[in-house]
Amino acid sequence: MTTEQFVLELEKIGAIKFGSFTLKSGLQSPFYFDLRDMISYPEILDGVAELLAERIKDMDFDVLTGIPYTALPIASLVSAKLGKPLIYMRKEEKAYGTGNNVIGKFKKGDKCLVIDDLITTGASKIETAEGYEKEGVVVEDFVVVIDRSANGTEELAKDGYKLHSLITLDEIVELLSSKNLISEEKVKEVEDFTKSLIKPKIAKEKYINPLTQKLMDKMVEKQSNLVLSLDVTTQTEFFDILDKCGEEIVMLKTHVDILDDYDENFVPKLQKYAKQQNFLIFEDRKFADIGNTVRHQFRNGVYKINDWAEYITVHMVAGELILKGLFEGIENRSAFVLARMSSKGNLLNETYTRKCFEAAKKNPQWVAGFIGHGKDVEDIKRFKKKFPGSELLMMPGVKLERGSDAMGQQYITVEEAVGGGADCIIVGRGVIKATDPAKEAKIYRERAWQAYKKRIKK
Ligand code: S5P
Repeated sequence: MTTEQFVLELEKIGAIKFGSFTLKSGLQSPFYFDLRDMISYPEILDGVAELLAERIKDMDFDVLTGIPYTALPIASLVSAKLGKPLIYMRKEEKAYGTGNNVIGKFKKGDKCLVIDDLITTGASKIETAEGYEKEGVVVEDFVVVIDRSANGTEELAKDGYKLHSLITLDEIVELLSSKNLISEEKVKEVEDFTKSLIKPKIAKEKYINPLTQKLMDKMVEKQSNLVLSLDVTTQTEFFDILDKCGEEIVMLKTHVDILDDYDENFVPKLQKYAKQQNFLIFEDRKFADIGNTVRHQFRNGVYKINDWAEYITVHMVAGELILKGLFEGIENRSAFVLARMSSKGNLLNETYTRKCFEAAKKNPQWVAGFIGHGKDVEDIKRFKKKFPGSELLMMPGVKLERGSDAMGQQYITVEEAVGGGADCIIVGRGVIKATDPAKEAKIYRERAWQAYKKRIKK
């Protein structure tokens, strides 16, 4: 089967249609491609597998994959034709950190060629590549059956990937129009439509959140990127540890609601310490409800967190308007959005993380940074590379040695965290449970600051 015959077959079975279609995004498109039903036509499926095999046979790869569902049966045929092993990624991605997302045999460092049916913007391809990279599989090339994108090649190239395609939208239009299968007007409509999809290039975000700046300034002033998580349950313990460690830290993280003896003296006393020992205050409340509820949780109630914590943590699970609920109408308050968590089996996956970035990009005035974690330096680097602006990466789950606790907490080392991209490390039990918290806080501070200086020098 030639490429031309293949396209004509697709047109015959209704896999490519020209008309007027409403896309998921609400946009009206003059064409519609859907290759899912190709599996019901074995000769067409075999034909396309043959064409793809021919196209990729001289490329350098160890394993190949197809993105489920549509491209997986295609890829398995190509795999058989070329004698190259197949792997694939679960569609229902396992939660971050649990591993075993790839089915099939591969070695760390194997190069995987990724086959897909279509490319529209390239975003999902990049997500796929990152999924594989997290499992130790290297992705460099994508081969799609139809490139229907306006600038997919450029989009993938930005992240270092190469796009190959069997056939492009323009070629399909040209072919069908030469056979009088579509009208001149349609050809023009398609052209206009694809042009309209190319977004104007926006200059990299210059905006820097004032509280991001404030924390960065404080880090430099204090020569520390250590955030102490003072998770104790009595005020005596709290201020006792603070006495010993306050000088070492850039910021104090509280869970005010775990204090058994919270009273009206707590906040004024904390503020006095913050002033004397020169640290910032961050309440790790992890707001997660609807806008109206979080607004009250932040501003009212017993703790009136807004009165004393400049930084808070926010889950994006309820949608980005939570930020409006929290911060609208008030100033000098900002969130660290939980984009990844350190706990084993947590449900924050790549898509969720990306949504957190999108929300932050839209609301830069309210997001100072992200809470995140990673399994190693490379993983953290990949994560941080995607930050939309100049947000800081705050990393909990950090100790002097790797390890875990009995309730799912996972620790990486100070050097891994900061080397990968953490701007601040958040340390709780590593310091507060030490026999000598003052000495331990010094050690964490020195190691984290050394690692930070080393990283930013590069
Ligand atoms: O993913 C996360 C996010 C946070 S904010 N994992 C975390 O551990 N945290 C918080 O960091 C957690 O609530 C705790 O207060 C601190 C880590 O404490 P440690 O004793 O395990 O160092």
